[in-house]
Amino acid sequence: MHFDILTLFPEMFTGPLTTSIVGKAQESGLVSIDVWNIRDHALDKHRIVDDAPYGGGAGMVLKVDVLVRALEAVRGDSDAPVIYLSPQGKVFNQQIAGQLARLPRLILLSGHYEEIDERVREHWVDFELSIGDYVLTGGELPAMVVVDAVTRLLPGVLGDETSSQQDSFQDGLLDYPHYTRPAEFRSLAVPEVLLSGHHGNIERFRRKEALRRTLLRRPDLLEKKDLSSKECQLLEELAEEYSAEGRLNTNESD
Ligand code: 9D3
Repeated sequence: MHFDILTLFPEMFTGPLTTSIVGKAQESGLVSIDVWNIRDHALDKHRIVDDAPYGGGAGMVLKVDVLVRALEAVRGDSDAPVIYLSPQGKVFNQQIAGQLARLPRLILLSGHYEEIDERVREHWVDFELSIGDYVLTGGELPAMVVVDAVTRLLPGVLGDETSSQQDSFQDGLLDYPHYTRPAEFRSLAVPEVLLSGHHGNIERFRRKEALRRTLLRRPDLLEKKDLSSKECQLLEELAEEYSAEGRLNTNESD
């Protein structure tokens, strides 16, 4: 898969995209990433990329002529979709990551604490993505988030051990708790079942604890998920645990 990233701050991208799993994926040729400086497409002597908004008001607007020159230079005659990272975009999630991972090429356009001329959005942008409801200084980190989340889904990028299929959001539940040696630390013991070697019980424990975490921390995820009959049964056990706890607490306060 190939990513083209258009930005006013290309130097922001070097560390994250050359390190760790994304760096390895590039080295092994599974993914390639080109970062382009939008300013290289500003042709005036001051290389101006933005201007004051028509109609007045605060803030600056990235110029349509500069952006379109940059986009057309990068896109060439390919039909790769242009994704604009924007606070107004659809909120990025694992499902979108999966859809993007099926494409051969993506062009990501990042702004930096400013808007783009609406004509670019209307005629050159295919999708708009946000990474969540908080205010950043630009679309650079969001572009890196998209590249990271999509890259790790590409065949061959993760080893078998960390198969992306097994992941938290992949099956719609949060992860179960993990432990490693020692079995006891300052009298804090690892749950007995994990030392038992009984794979059926271990599997059941992990499913139940994943459900517990999801129930307590992200009940919204449970509402969206199709639960198996096993999962329904575990969830009923949890509901019983917490209502028993409630009854105990009620007695305490009496
Ligand atoms: C208040 C008017 N604008 C400021 C000139 C709003 C604004 C535009 C651009 C605020 C922040 C930004 C910079 N953010 C992004 O470009 C961005 C973003 C984000 O801030 N949060 C979550 N996802 C994204 S994707 C791109």
